Amino acid sequence: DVPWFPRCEADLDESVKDVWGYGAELDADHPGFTDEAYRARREKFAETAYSTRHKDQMPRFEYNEEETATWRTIYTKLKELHPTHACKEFIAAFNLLEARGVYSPDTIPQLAEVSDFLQSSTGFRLRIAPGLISSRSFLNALAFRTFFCTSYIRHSSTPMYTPEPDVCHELLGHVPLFANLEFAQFSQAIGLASLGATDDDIKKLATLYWFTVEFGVTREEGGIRAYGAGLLSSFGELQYCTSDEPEHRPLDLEAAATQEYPITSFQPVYFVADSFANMATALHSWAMRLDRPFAVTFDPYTRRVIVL
Ligand code: H2B
Ligand code: FE
Repeated sequence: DVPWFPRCEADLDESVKDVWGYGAELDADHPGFTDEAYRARREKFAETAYSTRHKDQMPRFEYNEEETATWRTIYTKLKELHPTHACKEFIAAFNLLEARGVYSPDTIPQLAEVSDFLQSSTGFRLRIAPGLISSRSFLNALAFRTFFCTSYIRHSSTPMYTPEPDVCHELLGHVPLFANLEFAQFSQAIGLASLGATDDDIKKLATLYWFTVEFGVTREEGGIRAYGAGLLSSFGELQYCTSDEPEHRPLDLEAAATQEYPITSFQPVYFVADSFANMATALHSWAMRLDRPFAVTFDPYTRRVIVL
């Protein structure tokens, strides 16, 4: 009884519906809970995500002044920390995004343009997510070098805080590194390992994703530097993760896949990676030990998954 999994990109139309939460049902403790206009905006963004299929062109989003101001605040504050806190691969990709005119503090980038940029760098693409997608569906998409990306922005009352992924977390945290070949390879390898995986193995892969893609750090000459999107999109945790306060352990995939973690506070433990190239290689051998009666490979010509 292998769980269903997508074999081609059009199958990801199913994954979009596999959400844990979105706009209309904001929790009582969400900063936008009592703001009717914000809830209506979120509803609209969610509808666009649901109605856009693989075969469709990526729609353009119109952001209002309030939303653009929130983007500008976050962009400017986070960028200040890049030289001292972000890894060199992230900075290089971020600079390229700015040089190509895709990123600027003055406008929220169109996901269509960001997706085109990634496609020409590593073959990664964006698909619009209505909100938090289930771990299985979210990881499955990475097998196709596809990243489920939210397009709405957090509530303007709390520019430096969001309880869920939003366009700032995605674009200022995740996107730049998907333009890095080794990082793209590592991310896709997690995705391929998740296709048809048991629930236990999905939990391990999601935990590994947490300690690498979301909260990973690396060591450079100047000290600890962040590459995880959860760190790069958080002004507070980005400073904390590179300080002496938390524990820094060398990255071991099995240890990182089984480590417990808090989701509402800063991490007490970070795993330090040596290089993205080594991570991708190590992941391939580690994933072989997962409990799956078949192997999969991605055919880049048809962008389909082949089951062996
Ligand atoms: N969904 C969306 N839309 N963005 C994410 O960053 C995300 C997700 N992360 N679903 C996933 C879950 C991650 O926390 C792991 C794989 O569970
Ligand atoms: Fe994320």
